[in-house]
Amino acid sequence: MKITFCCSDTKPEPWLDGLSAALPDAQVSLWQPGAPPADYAVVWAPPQAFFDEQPQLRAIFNTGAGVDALMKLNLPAGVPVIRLDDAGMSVQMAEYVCHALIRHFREFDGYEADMALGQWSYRKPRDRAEFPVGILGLGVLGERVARAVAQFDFPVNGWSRSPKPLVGVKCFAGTDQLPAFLAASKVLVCLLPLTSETRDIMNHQNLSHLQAGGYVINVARGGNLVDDDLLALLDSGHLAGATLDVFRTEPLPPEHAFWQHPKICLTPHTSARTLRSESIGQIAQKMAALQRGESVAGVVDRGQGY
Ligand code: NDP
Ligand code: OXD
Repeated sequence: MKITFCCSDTKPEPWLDGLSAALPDAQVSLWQPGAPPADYAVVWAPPQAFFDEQPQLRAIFNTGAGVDALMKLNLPAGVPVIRLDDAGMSVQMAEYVCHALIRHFREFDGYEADMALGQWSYRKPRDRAEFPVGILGLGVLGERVARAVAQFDFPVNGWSRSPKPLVGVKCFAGTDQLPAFLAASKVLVCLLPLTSETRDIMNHQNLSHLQAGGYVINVARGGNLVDDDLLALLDSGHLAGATLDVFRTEPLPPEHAFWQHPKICLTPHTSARTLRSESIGQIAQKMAALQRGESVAGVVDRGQGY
């Protein structure tokens, strides 16, 4: 079996070596224009030319959870696209979101500012019942985050496309229930895939439904958030702040207003990194299962875009 590798954002050698070690019978090579066709592709944001030259693929493995970059391309019909299914990302996402939530709730940013001024000053304890956390997307990552947040006794709401009965989480589903979900939440965490239905979902109208003093944590994709609408609601005081890990343009351009905004905390798309050895292990297991004619988890519904 032949595997071709084309990932725009990583050093290829460790991946090529790792895949060869996990699948000793496979021929693994780095894609270059004009390379011979392969049976399986391992990709992250490849160019269209990659697929134009791959007429015999049996499956496409994405080295991330989100497939929005792939869905923009003209992919070969009928070939399954398989995304990373956790592979060590959900625990990272849970720690990132809990950190951002608790930093805001416990006002650690304020204490850091006090420390810089040499001030020993207490803030009044806040009531966590007044900080209900709403999670947009209750998939592999969203569900893990919901469970982690619930451990700290915050009220937790969740929103998904299909109804999800999760213990300890008040679940809402579908567009009709979105306003009620938002009105029940003060802290909003986005863990939706970027699709035609979820693009711009965190816009002025929807963010205005959040409880006053709301807080936004975007760890999904920059395209889920309308930047100017967030800025307007921060400046009007309806929102108290935001932690943002993902942006419409990455790296975030130096002139972007988010960089200097006092109520925004930024990180460079690092909330849940692809872990190489976990990912190679998962991909290799699934390739072997496909070779045996078995079905695998994490197959993307290309009609829905995730
Ligand atoms: P999943 O596919 O497992 O979960 C997606 C969730 O979103 C599901 O609950 C799904 O609902 C829900 N959803 C999708 N479309 C809609 C809609 N139109 N209305 C309501 N709910 C919807 O994905 P993951 O949890 O694995 O990953 C989520 C996203 O996180 C990725 O797509 C990626 O963009 C982002 N990500 C970001 C990373 C980072 O470092 N910042 C790292 C990894 C991922 P249902 O359950 O009903 O299908
Ligand atoms: C992903 C990501 O989708 O890294 O996995 O953003």
